[in-house]
Amino acid sequence: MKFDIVTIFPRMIDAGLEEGVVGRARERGLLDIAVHNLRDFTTDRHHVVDDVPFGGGPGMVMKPEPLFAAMAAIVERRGQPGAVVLLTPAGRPFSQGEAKRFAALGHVAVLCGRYEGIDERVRERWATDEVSIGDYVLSGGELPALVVIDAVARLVPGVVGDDQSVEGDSFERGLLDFPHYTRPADFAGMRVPEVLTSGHHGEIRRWRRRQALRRTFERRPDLLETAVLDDEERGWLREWNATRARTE
Ligand code: 4HQ
Repeated sequence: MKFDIVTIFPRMIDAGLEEGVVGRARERGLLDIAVHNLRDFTTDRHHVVDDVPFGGGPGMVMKPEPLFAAMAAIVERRGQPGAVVLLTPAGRPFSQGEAKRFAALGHVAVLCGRYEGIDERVRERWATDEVSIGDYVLSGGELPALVVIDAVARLVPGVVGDDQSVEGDSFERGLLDFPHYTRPADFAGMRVPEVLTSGHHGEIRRWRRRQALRRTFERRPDLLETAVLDDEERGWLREWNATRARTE
């Protein structure tokens, strides 16, 4: 999987991609990630990447020329990406589904804006996707870019050691995760649920499904609209809804 990131803060991107499973996958050659410093694509003495907005108003706008030059260089040196992603609060909400779609493309470029945003003509010419990581305002697209790259990278076969771990991930199942415990079984009187130390693997699986469903029911009922449930799970939901109805 190939990624190209365009930013005025390359060290911020480097730092976020050196550690953990993504860092190791790069070393192993599973991920080819190139970080491009936008200032390298300026032609003026002071490497200026921003300018005042036409029409007036506060803040600065990212100039189109360096971004056009950076994208042309990426296509030339690295090939045409399957998607050019622009990070913006005005984008489609990022999701596990979007991450899967990008992973399937094999080559994704990501443009990180700063200031008030980037010149609209960059979006028109280059962006294939506009993505938001949530309804809050950040000071730049670098952190969202790291979020998107991390979520996509861990879907690349081999990046996460155990495929089972990816398949078991919260949003892969459409439900929140179940609670996790490790040793000691008794920590200052806080005991691990007995079923987990019982060795009854069928009962453990059942307990975890029930816990995952319970948490989703309580914290993210919106996810239940699309979650795939078996008969037993639908039964539990019916009980919990009935209890709620009786106590309201
Ligand atoms: N940005 N999800 C970049 C965001 C954002 C978000 C604010 C993007 C500033 C220049 N991006 N501009 N939320 O807050 O993707």
